[in-house]
Amino acid sequence: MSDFKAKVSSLISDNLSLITKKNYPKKNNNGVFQRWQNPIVTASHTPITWRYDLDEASNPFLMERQSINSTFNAGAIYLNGSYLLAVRVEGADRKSFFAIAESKTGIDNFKFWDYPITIPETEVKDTNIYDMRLTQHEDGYIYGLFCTERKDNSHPHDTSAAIAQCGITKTKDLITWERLPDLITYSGQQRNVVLHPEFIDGKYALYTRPQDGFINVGKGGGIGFGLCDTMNGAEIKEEIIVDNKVYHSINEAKNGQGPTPIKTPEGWLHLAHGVRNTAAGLRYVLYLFMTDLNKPWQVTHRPGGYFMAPQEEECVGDVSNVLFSNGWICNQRNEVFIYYGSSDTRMHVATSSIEKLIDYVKNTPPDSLCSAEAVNIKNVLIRKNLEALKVLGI
Ligand code: M1P
Repeated sequence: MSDFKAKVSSLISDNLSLITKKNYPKKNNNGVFQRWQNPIVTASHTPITWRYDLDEASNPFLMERQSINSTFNAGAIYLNGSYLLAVRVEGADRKSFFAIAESKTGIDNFKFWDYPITIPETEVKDTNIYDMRLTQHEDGYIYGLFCTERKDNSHPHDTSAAIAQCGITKTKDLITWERLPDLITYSGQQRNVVLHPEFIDGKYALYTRPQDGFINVGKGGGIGFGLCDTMNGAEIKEEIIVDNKVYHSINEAKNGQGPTPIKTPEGWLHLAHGVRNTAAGLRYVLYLFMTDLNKPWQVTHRPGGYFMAPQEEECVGDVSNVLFSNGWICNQRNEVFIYYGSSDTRMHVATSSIEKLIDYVKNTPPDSLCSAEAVNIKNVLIRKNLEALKVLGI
């Protein structure tokens, strides 16, 4: 075998052994969800064919000239017996695109399809696209809503001035995608827009995140909600706030709806991210809340604090101290697979069940919003537990 051929074979077999590595639950779990040991999709999981020119004539040194930087913030859907992630893949050039990674187990063996997704463009070209939310809508289409970022030409000399808006695509098979006009709202910018899976009063319903600036939400913010007549030229004339940002809470700086909410007998389960500022920069955590089955814009349960926060290797990456989720799957056994990106670098999974998540949202005390009340709540728990220990004879 030629040296070149041996090197290519070894790249392919290393990639294959990473992709086929079995995943195991982490030792400790908190009763609410189970983290799994290995990240499920990393830059090294991407196919060799995306990164190397495998032609010895044009790449005699087998250089990796088109590196992948990171794979994170994936949308998710369960289709034809497969767990499918629409992964945000970011190249070394900082450009993101979407690619489908498929697994039969939902917790390991995620393999990318041969080609990334080709998203058609509107008349105004996208500079960068990211964070797709997949929604199987009752109209029969799968919608992919994502953030489209473009240069803010009103500040021509500011090279970081950008505008975020919501791009809309629809598909039946995740292979061929039709691009629809970007969402129109009357807020300055939009990110984290998610389509609700059912019609409300015959209209499409969307969760939004109005924001004044590209990074800071400014006077805007909160998880918004609005209705529109069509997705082909979607326009939300009025946004109401479903879940506001709150002083001295996990979402003091900003928040955003995560994946499409899951319908349960007790209400719609929502996963979201909350952001606070610290001396070390922004900290992103995940939290849950529940909304009314018939009025998904009305919160019925809002457990206090975070549901998941970055830990161990999740804390470090391109943008450290970030957990972000825009994809989860509830399978036919009511098992829930929570797909989350850590520190804008890699994808992980945590598993739970509808039963446990409903219990969590209904029975976790709300944020007391001050230290004295936090102690009162703790004291009630401690008194109850001291009695419980006596009953248990421990
Ligand atoms: O870098 C953290 C996250 O920042 C943005 O989210 P948000 O608009 O809610 O602050 C997004 O760029 C997201 O992709 C990223 O993970």
